[in-house]
Amino acid sequence: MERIHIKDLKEYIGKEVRIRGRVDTIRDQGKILFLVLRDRTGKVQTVAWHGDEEVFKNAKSLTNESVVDIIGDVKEAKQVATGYEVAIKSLKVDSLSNTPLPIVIEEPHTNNISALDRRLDYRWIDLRSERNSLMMDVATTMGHALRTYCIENEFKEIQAPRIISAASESGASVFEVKYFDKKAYLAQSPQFHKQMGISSDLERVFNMGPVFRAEKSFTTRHLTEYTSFDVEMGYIDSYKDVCHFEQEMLKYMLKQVKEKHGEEIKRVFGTEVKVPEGDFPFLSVEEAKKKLAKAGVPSKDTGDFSPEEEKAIGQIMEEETGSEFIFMVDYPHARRAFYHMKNEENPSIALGFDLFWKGLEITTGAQREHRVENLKENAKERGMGEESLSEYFDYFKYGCPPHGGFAIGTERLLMKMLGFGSILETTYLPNTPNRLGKLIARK
Ligand code: AMO
Repeated sequence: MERIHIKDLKEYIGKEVRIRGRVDTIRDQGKILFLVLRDRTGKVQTVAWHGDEEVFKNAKSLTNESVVDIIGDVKEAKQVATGYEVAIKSLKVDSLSNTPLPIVIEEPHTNNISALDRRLDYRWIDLRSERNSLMMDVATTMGHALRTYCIENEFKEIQAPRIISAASESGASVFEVKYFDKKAYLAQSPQFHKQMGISSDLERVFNMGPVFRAEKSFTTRHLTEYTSFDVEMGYIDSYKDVCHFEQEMLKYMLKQVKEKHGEEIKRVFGTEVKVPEGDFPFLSVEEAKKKLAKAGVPSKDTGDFSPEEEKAIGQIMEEETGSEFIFMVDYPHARRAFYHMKNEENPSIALGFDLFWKGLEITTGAQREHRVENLKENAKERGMGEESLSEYFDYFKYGCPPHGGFAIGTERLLMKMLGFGSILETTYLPNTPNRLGKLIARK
C-alpha cells in the first residue's frame, strides 16, 4: 500500500491509509492510547483501542521518536484541531527510540531549550525540529536560486579542486595535508581555479562547495569549513559590473525564498524576508569610518571593520538609505588579497568590495589583476614566494581577459535571512576549532 503524507490526509476522510513517521507524543488513557504521528509534512493524531490486542500491545511498547508504519482509517473527529484522526488497524514498529532523548526537540516557540553545544552534539535529533526542517528547506531554495540565476545568465558550473598546491588567501589560515610524500593544502577558496576558468574561455563560471579555514576564531560567524558560492566573470569593465551582477542575483534569490517560504519564515522565525528594490548603495571605507566616528563607534583599524563597526554601519546606512545591503569599497590595497587589481589613479586603493547585509560581511569581491607582471609585483609586496604561485601565474601567461568575481559565505547568508544569532545554527553539521562533527577538547 502506498504511503500518504500527513498533509494530504484531509483528502482521505472515510478511507483507509498508510502513514509512516515518528511518534511525536504519546497520551496513555488506559484503554485508549493517542499517538501523535509526525512526518516531514505535519502531525496527526492516531488512536489505538484496547479491543485490538495486537495493535494495542505494539502501541504500548512505543517511546517518543520511535519510527512506525501505520495502516488505519481516517475519521472525522471534531475534538481535534485538524478535524480528523486516524484509527489504527495495524501498527509496525520500524525502529524503537531510546528514551529519554538527550536534547529537547525545539518547537517554534521553545527556542534554545537545550544548550547549543549539546544540540549540535546531537545534531541529527536537533534537525528534526520544525525550525530546522524549515531552515534546511530554505537553504535548498537559496542554493537552487543562486545556481539557477547563474545558469540562466550563461554561466558554467565548475568544481574546483579542494586539495591544492598553494594557498590563495592568507597563508596563516590554511590547513596543510599530507599528499603522499608531499605537502598539499585544503582550498581556502576556489579563487585560483575559478580564475583559471576565465583563462580557459569559459567566460562566466560559478562554483558552490566546501572551503577550509584554519582560523582559531570562536565567533558567531566563523567556521573552519564552510560552503562558498563563488562567481567569476570575464570581459568586465569595472568591479562595479560584478557588484551589479551580485545585486541582481541576490534579489532573484530573495524573491524565490520569499515566494516559497516567506510566510513560514515569518511564523517560525519571526523574520520578514525583504526583496530589495533599486541599487544597493556604495560607501567608501573612509566615508564609513567618518560616519562611525560621528556616531561615537570606536575604530582600531582604518583598513577594516570590527564586528561592532559592521553592525553599526549597517544600522546607520539602513536609516539613511533604507537599504539592508551596502557595497563597501575603496579598501587599502595592502589590506586586501594580492590578486585584487589596484586603482590606477590611486594605487594604494584596491578595486574591490565587501558586501554587508544587516551589519555582517557576507561577500568579498574584486576586479582581478590579470596582467602577470603586475600580479607578480603584488605578490612580492606581500612577501609571497613566486615559486609557490608559479602555476597560478601561468594561467595569465597565454592571454587572459579582464575579469572579476566574488564569493558569498552561504551559511552567513542564511543566518541573516532567518535572523539566527550564530552561524553554527545555519550549518548542517558545523566544524569549528573545537568541534569536528562533535565537540572535541579545546586545547
Ligand atoms: P573571503 O576570505 O573574504 O574572500 O571570503 C568570502 C566570504 O566567505 C565568508 N567567510 C566565512 N564564512 C564562515 N566562516 C569563515 N571562517 C569564513 N571566512 C569567510 C564570508 C566572506 O565574505 N577568494 C575571496 C573571494 C573573492 O574575491 O572572490 C575570498 O575567499 O561571507
